[in-house]
Order: sequence, then structure tokens, then C-alpha cells
Amino acid sequence: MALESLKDVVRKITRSSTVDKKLVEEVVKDIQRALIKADVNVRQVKEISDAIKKRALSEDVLPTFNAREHIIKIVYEELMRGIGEGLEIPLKKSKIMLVGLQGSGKTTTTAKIAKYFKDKGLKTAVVTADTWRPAAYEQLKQLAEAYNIPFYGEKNGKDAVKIVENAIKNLRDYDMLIVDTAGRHALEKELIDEMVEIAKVLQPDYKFLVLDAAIGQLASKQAKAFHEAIGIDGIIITKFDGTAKGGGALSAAREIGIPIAFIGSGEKVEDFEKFDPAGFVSRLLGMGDIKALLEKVERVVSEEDLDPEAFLKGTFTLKDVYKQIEAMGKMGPIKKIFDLLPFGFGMNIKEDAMEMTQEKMRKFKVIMDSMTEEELLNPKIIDSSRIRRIAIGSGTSPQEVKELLKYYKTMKNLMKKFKKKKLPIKGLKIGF
Ligand SMILES: Nc1nc2c(ncn2[C@@H]2O[C@H](COP(=O)(O)OP(=O)(O)OP(=O)(O)O)[C@@H](O)[C@H]2O)c(=O)[nH]1
Ligand SMILES: [Mg+2]
Repeated sequence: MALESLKDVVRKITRSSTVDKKLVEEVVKDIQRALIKADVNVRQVKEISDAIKKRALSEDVLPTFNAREHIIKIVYEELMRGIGEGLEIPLKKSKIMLVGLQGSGKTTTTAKIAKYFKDKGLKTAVVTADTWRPAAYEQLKQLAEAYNIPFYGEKNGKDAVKIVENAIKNLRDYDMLIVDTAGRHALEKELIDEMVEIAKVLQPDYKFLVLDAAIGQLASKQAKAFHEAIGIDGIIITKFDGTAKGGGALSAAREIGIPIAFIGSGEKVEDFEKFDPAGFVSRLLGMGDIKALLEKVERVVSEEDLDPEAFLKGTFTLKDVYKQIEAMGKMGPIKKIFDLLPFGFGMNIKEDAMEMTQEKMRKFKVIMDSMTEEELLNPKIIDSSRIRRIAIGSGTSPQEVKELLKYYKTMKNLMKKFKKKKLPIKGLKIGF
């Protein structure tokens, strides 16, 4: 696909013998070509490439960077700015409604989303409100059954709104309902009216527009039309695997200012991921090449952002543990950080409470990603049944979840001691 050639741009920069205006101009041209080929909207291509050029030629190189890294960093940052946002969906009771053109991938995506949230431990069910296509009922039923996902539909039902009403009554106990609707070709009036009615009855927390990446620049017109008709909360781009035009859907989302929630990249239910802009751009640029560089960027940022007092104030929750772990990823082991504090007050901290391998940091984060907001803010409520759910959702074991909770308690106690001692921390350039 066309966006793949962005990797060559990074390679070109790292391999060039000199970094000068000529290289910057070449790089900007290559990026323009790659984006245009990928069907990114021309105005956005111009914005991105102008910004890269201007910054690369005018900004001072940061002390920790060399000239090549400096340019790659700018390319990365401007692509990030151009690509728009992802959407964070909290793990709590919600309803999702999918809309989109015929054949865009709604039914497949309904099953994909259901599996995604089921894997995170939510009680999830799917509903078909497509009464137009005869096979729609069977298609979703089969997909759902293959993954043991409860399904609601009315085989010969004609009234999609009524079906949704019945589904809500029948599936009251579920955390997450995902409703598939009929494909709307060129936005016919009848189908639009039906879509609006379904939304009224369902009151979805999220209305997602499913966009086939292959439609390229047409994505923008479609997205606008759907957005005007019912108000879209997020975009799901499908078939990213089979096209060179995926930039069209990406730039449509950016243009109307709607976040991208998920990306589908294959026919299988597993071929689906949450849209993570940083990961996405890193991959486009060939993460292997720029990983170390990005870490360096983060280090520079985190050293400026540290505020030890804010960290020691307030209640200590799992959210703080999450931040801590992120900070550790950037700054090194927590022991080193504590070593910098005026500690020698007989405070005895076991070394192993501080030890944390990269692997464990990663695992703890995955576990916390599977927790609900409530659990993160109030870890006391995490009982054994929640532990089991979290372990399943995060693909870890109850033992590992307990280990995280133990780590949390150790840290919390430490913070308490810290506060009692009223340590003179002002002016210290460390913390979280
Ligand atoms: N390669 C690929 N194929 C996909 C993806 N998502 C869906 N498909 C395929 O696209 C075709 C249409 O998918 P559906 O899920 O039936 O689309 P739909 O929007 O429900 O279609 P209608 O109900 O007719 O409007 C199927 O053959 C799917 O297997 C994807 O991410 N990648
Ligand atoms: Mg369908």
C-alpha cells in the first residue's frame, strides 16, 4: 500500500550522508507523493508537508538529537498531528450502533467489536436490525455463535425499530450491546429515516460509521452525509489490508473531526484492533528505526513535566501506578528515582518491591487496561470474581493480577509514610 513507502522516507533520512536543504526538500516531496497516492486529501497533504518543511528548516536541533533524528522526529510529529485522534472507550455498560454503506463491513465488524469487548471481560451481545438483506440474520448469528457471543434477531421480522426495542428488553443484563443495521446505499431517504428511528429507540452511547478503506477520497463525502443525518461518534475503517487508498478514510475522519475507533484489516474476526495513532504512525514509519529516537523524545519531555508534590498529594490509586509505570519506562527503575529523594530517615524499602522488569511493566499495564474506571480509582472493590474477570480479559492469570494489587499496596503504604514524614521535596527535579 502507498503509505508503506513512508518507511523508505525514514530510511532515506537515516542513510543520507549530508543533512541539508536538498534532503529536506526531497523528503517532503516523497512524503507528499506517498500521501497523495494513499488518497489523503490534498489540502491535508499540503498542510502536513508544509509544516514538516518549515520546521525542519527553521527549528533548532535539540541537544540530545542529531540532525537526522531531528528531521525524523518532525516527520513523526506532523504525521501524528495530521492523522487525528483515537477513541478511548471505557469498559462499562454501553450500547453501540453501527451504520454505513452497503458492503462496508458492518456485520463482520459487529462480531469483531463483540469479541474485542468480550475478551476484555464485558458481558457482550449482538443484535441484527438489518431487515433488508435476507441473509443478514444468518450471517451475524453464525459469526456470533462461532465465538459464543449471544445473538438477538427476528428471523422474518420486518420492523427494525421494533426488533431493537425487543432486543433491549431481552438483553437488559448485558454490559455491551452491539447493533448491526442495514447497509445504506447512497443514503436513501427510507433507510435514513429508519436509522434515525433506531438511534432514538436504542439511545446508543456510540454511533460508529463503518467505512471501507477502499473507497478512498469518497470517504469524506460519505462521512459528512452520515454525520449530518445522525451524528457520528467514531469511525471504524475496514479492509485496511486490501487497499492502497486507506489514507482517504483516515483523512475523512480528520476533516470532520471525528475520532477513529478501530481498524479492521482482514475477514477474520481476529483481524481487528483499537486505533492507536502513535502506534499506527510508528508502524508506518517502521518502528524499528525510530523506537529509540522516540524514547529519547519522551525522556526530554518527562524530565520537564515532573512534579513530585502533585504526586505525593491526594489519594494513591491504580491510575497512579499506571502513571508510575509509564514514568519508569521513560526514566528507569523506580529505585533509582527514590534514591534521589532525601531518604535516609530509617525508611526501609525492600529492593524487590522496587524491582520491575520490562516484561512485568508491560503485563501490569495490560492488566490495568482490562480494569474498569471504577476499579482503577478504587482498587478496594477488586474481589476474587473481579480478579478472575480481569485475568481473562487481559490474557493473564489471577496470580498476576494479585501480584499487581500487592505492588499497588506496597506503593500505597510507601506513599503514606512519605506523607507523614513531610519530606523536604521542594525544588527536587524528580517525581512522576
Ligand atoms: N479483507 C477484508 N475484508 C473484510 C473486512 N471487513 C469485512 N470484510 C469483508 O467484506 C465483505 C462485506 O462484509 P459485511 O460485514 O457483510 O458488510 P456489511 O456492511 O454488513 O454489508 P451489508 O449488510 O450488505 O451492507 C465480507 O466479505 C467480509 O468478509 C476487512 O477488514 N478486511
Ligand atoms: Mg451486513
